Amino acid sequence: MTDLAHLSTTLEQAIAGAKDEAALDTVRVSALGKKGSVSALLATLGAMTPDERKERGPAINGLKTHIATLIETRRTALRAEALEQRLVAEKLDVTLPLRPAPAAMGRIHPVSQVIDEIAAIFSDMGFSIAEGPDIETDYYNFTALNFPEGHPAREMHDTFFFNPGPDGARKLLRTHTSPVQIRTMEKTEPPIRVVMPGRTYRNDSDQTHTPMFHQVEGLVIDKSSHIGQLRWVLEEFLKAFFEVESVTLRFRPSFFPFTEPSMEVDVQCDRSGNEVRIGQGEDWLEILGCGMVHPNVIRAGGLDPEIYQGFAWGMGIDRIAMLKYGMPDLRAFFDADKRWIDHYGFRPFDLPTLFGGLSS
Ligand code: 2NM
Repeated sequence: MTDLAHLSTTLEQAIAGAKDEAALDTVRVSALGKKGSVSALLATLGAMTPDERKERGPAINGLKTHIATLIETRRTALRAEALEQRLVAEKLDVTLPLRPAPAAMGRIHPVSQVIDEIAAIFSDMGFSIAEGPDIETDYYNFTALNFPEGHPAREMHDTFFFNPGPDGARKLLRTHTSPVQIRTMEKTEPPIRVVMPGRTYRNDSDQTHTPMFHQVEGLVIDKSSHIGQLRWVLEEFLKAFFEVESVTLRFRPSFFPFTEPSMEVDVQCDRSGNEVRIGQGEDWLEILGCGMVHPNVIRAGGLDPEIYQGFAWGMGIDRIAMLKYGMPDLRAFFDADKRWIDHYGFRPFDLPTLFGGLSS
């Protein structure tokens, strides 16, 4: 029986020494597998005499059961050990403060925020929002808007032209969002009430001008639209935008090819402190241009100026954003400086609404 005792001791040591389940499994196969040492002993039973078998059978089977039990016990212990190690290694301090989610760290650019504010205000007044292409044809940017060929106003716009195409026509970067108004008239049956915010381009760069800037224009076309309504719309917009009780406007005669009459609008303000305050004070600030849409423009939009008339206005988004949020330098808008956007930017979920407060 010493051979069984010896094998048992060897296997017991191997089982105790198995460092993990894989090592333990190797021991199991070496003992109880098809070609294992214990299995080999069991196979010898067949060739024994009944008496031999009577004696050796229970001994070998006892060894098999003993080893199998040891292995299972060791396996349970190894699993518990491995779990304990994982629990220690993967320990998590749930009391640590959370890192802010990306959506909470990002900031919305003031221009985007102001466009959303403008959209909220005009939507509430029954306007829809329209957009058009940044790359325009000479027709939509100038001709349809009543800029005669060779008219000096075309030069005044400091237009960025592309190289001529195969047909010789030069496309351009739109110098105002007015082309969208023509596109809207072409496909909309009046009454029309629409505002179009967007990027515009002029070859001009200094303290107060960037080659790309943002404009919002508005258009109302109906059978009897008039300047009184224009004034109301502008007053309501400016009160809502600057979040003040009242505004006083001053209309000065001006010239634009696409409107007749044309006016520039000043808003009363106070410049005595560090910043400009809208809705009070003794100063005037030029804020937008407007007028009654020229009959030629209505005709270019595919409408009959004998039936329809309307008014339009346009203003710089960057400028009113600077005014409202006290940002002193226009050029910083387009520097992509993270410190600037962290300071002046808006939280992604602070969507401007009229009921929740535009800027609160
Ligand atoms: C301005 C000032 C005055 C204007 C006019 C039109 C159109 F297409 F309807 F004729 N769109 N925008 C307009 C009028 C724009 O910006 C200072």
